[in-house]
Amino acid sequence: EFGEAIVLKSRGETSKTEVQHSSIKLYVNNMDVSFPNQLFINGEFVDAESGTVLDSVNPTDESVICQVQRASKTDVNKAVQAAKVAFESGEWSKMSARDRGLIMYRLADLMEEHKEELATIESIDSGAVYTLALKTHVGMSVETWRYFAGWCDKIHGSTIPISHARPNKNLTFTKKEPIGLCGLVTPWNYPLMMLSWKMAACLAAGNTVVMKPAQVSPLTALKFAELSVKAGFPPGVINILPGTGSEAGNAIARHPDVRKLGFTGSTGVGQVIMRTCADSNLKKVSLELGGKSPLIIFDDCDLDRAVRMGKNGVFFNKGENCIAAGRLFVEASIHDEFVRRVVERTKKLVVGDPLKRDTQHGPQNHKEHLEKLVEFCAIGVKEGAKLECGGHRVNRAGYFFEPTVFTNVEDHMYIAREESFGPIMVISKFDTGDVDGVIRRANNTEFGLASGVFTKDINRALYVAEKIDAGTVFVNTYNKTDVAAPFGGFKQSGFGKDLGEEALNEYLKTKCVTLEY
Ligand code: TAP
Repeated sequence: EFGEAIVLKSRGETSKTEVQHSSIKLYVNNMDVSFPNQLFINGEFVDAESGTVLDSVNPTDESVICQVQRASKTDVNKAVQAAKVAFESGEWSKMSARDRGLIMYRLADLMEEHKEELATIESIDSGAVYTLALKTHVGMSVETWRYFAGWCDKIHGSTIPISHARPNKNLTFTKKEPIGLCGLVTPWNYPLMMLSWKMAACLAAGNTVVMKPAQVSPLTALKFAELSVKAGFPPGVINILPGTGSEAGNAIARHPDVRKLGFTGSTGVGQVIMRTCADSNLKKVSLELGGKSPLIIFDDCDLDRAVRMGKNGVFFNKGENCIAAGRLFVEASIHDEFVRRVVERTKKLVVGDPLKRDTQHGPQNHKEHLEKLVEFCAIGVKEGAKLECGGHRVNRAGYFFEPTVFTNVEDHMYIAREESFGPIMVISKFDTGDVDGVIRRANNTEFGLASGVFTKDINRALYVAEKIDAGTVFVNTYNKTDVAAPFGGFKQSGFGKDLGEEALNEYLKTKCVTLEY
């Protein structure tokens, strides 16, 4: 296929060129969709050196959608070389920051023009419910690109009064510079959004990038690559390499020319990555890792709202949500009523084909994940937690798992401590009035990603917000993330922020210049 691409000249002036790539064409969700299935290196779609491929599986019916080229270390080396040249001497390195922003705005516009297509691809590849994919997976990605496009020409240092070397004077100023060539490795739960959260900040700061999407859900990243060419990114600025973590991901983390690695994924792999980054060339690293976020519900809350938001806090994106409310603590005085209402609502969730407009709950992302959820629930039952509903695979084709609620969960239990990353609500009771006790229990975890509290008492809400050891605290709401607000965890949920102004710092270095005159 020949696609049209824009070549950026200067100050937004463009000319058109053509890029060639093989692409997969489907008619699905009442529309034509197409996307490349090759590696994207130096502005071109190419086959992997090894000629090996990965199957992309549709979790709704377990069919193979297509095969995608699988990057090896050799391909990573090629992409790194391209990104290095683009950073050091390419058009990107010479362009003004404002022009960089223009390309990013154009990319956001193209993503918006293709939002139905992107959401459809996300839906068949990851099982995301189409309506949610439109609003969140794709919608928030578009917003992220626009938000960071706006930052490009607002990144600046400061002037600092230092002691003069009398009789002369001194002037010290700082410059915020891009780090250089950055690697990004992302998970499968929000494939396009995780790419966007990291890459938009990285490119706004002026870096170039080599990125590896999760092997099980790489398709929107490849469609994104196609759109990036049309938007006018010069060759080598963006390189996208589907492949496995142990091969392509590891090669990026280990590469001596990569100066920064942005990672989102599990805590276990985060530890491996940090070690690899240290051993190779001490590259800078930011880690957005797992969570087991506590949600505390006090008896003076708006109960209807707490039930609704508690349910969404757990089941949003079929639980494949890093900030999912991993554990609910409900005050004893309202515990039974809360459970009754939340179980009733959970049972009403419409499970089915994610492309159908009335579906609320789609299939889990891939088979191994589904199997882990089955096991997670089996452990919960064995340990003596009470299974109120769900707990099993749905009896149909596809990786569907029943929305599940456990009660009587005690602190020592596996399901109270470990992240499920699936549609499993874990409810524990706390003694009426025991604010410090419940905070202690909520903090008794090595994770510290997010948290929530429902209460009408502003003093108590602020007290909990202060004492909770997590990077995000929601009060009388949940899952309310925004591109302008920093997002990231404490403790073993990692460090470094995505989104907001703070995310830029992850991809910048500060140079200090001192003059004497
Ligand atoms: P992981 O298994 O950690 O995988 C994440 C990415 O790392 C994948 O692309 C994976 O490749 C790659 N990878 C695996 N081993 C690697 C290695 N040795 N070197 C370099 N890369 C490697 O996580 P997942 O299962 O995809 O995602 C679920 C986890 O992500 C959950 O714990 C969830 O909480 C967390 N998460 C956190 C956040 C934030 S913002 N904190 C957001 C979303 C998800 P493969 O494709 O081969 O697996």
